[in-house]
Amino acid sequence: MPFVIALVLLVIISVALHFMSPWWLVPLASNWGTIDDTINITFWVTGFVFITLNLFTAYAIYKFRYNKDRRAKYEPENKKLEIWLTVLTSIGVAAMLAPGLFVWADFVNVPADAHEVEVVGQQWQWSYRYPGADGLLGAADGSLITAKNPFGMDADDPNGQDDILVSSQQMHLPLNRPVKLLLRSKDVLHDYAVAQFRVKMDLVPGSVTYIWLTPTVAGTYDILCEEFCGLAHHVMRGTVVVEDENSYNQWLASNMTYAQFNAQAAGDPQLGQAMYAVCAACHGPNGEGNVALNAPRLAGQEDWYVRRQISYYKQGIRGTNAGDLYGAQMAPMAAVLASDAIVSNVAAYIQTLPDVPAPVTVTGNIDNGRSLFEPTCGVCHSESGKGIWAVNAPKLSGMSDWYLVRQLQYFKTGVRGTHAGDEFGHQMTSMVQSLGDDQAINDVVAYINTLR
Ligand code: HEC
Ligand code: HEC
Ligand SMILES: [Cu+2]
Repeated sequence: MPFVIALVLLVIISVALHFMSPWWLVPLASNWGTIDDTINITFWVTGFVFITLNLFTAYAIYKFRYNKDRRAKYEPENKKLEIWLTVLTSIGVAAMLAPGLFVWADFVNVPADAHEVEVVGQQWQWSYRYPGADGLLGAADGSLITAKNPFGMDADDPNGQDDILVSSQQMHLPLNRPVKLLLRSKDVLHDYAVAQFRVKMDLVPGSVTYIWLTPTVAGTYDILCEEFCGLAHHVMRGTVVVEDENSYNQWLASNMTYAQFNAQAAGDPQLGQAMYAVCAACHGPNGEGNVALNAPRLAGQEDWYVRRQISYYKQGIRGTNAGDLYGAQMAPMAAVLASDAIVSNVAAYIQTLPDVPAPVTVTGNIDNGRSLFEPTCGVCHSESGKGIWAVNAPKLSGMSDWYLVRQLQYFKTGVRGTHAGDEFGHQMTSMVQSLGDDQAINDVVAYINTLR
């Protein structure tokens, strides 16, 4: 009897939880209502089977419970019943699978009027490429990717010159126009998924996969990577803005084409030297850093990272948090560098400064520091701490150790990395959680000090 009650309760509670669950599908924002239909059909079929089978079992246990006056009849076969069960099961399975085939036929047949947009995945961020006025994307290849050609564009393909390169995590799509998303990965398997669109697809290194959809509701939706792609998989998040054609075109025009990207003059260290005089007051004439003024060592740092930080300070992404006393001193200095060209010049000059490791000022338990560094930090900043451009992680080894300690505390307390525009700092706020307390921070920096 208790078993019968348990079974009946199981059915009632499961069905109740199903309807009470807050984790239901998010509102649909694309043409793929048919995916919802197939999910619902599967729910109804499996729900029906779940309820009837369990209640039937409960009934049978109750009805045929032990009775010393009753004997079980041995009946190994019942043709009629077997035919019925086979037919009903087949109908049930067909009802679940057949609609999916129709949806799949739609899924693989891209409408002829769909426009193309490329989505590029990498550890751990998204970027996007839109065809220019010619409507054609130029050739690109993973083997051509360098710091100066992050999309791996084929410079000889005329179709690529007007391609629009978007190296932020946010993409835009026009409302009510079918779009074919071409999916490309730079490194490992990723998966492009927007819950509101209902369709998703893996990005496979070495090939181009695709999905198509028509966005039907304006709004901003999260893009999630739904393929476990390494240590920081969970921070691989972008957004897609669905908007009317006018706003979309305005946004498109605000981005740089491949030709414009290439025309950006490489920084000129000689011009940069004159500008650097301002910086020298705090960071030192050789960019060696000055602990008394709280200004870290710059010499030896990667130039893409230096440019990014200056641009963060200029945009208020860094240096504006109420707790960021030292960033607040730096921010007005970044503002002195009026244009991107000037920033590039200064960064180029910093590259020419002698690469002499900063003095050691932080001590700690080096063994503990190593065990903290190697499995986590080393994945992005490299085992030797020299930084890895491909995952956007700067050089740590030989840099001002007291400054590293402070930045780790900043990431930990949200002083740095929490601004909505801080796509890369955001990764660190998550990673630094592996450092339990201030002692762990000192230990890991003490270990970094040994990597010079
Ligand atoms: C008034 C002193 C001061 C001047 C002048 C100054 N800085 Fe800074 N800078 C700082 C301080 C302090 C920090 C550290 C902020 C922190 O601890 O968060 C910093 C940080 C930086 C960083 C970030 C380094 C990193 O590893 O993330 C860069 C890049 C930088 N400065 C470049 C420059 C350049 C280029 C100039 C010249 C245009 C300049 N600074 C002028 C005080 C200054
Ligand atoms: C998932 C990759 C990743 C991991 C793992 C990671 N970092 Fe970072 N780290 C970054 C990125 C990206 C930045 C640059 C942030 C920016 O551009 O603002 C960064 C920045 C930093 C900075 C600031 C450097 C400066 O010059 O201002 C420090 C310090 C740092 N990381 C230390 C660590 C330590 C210690 C660990 C291990 C506990 C670690 N990181 C783990 C990606 C990572
Ligand atoms: Cu991913």
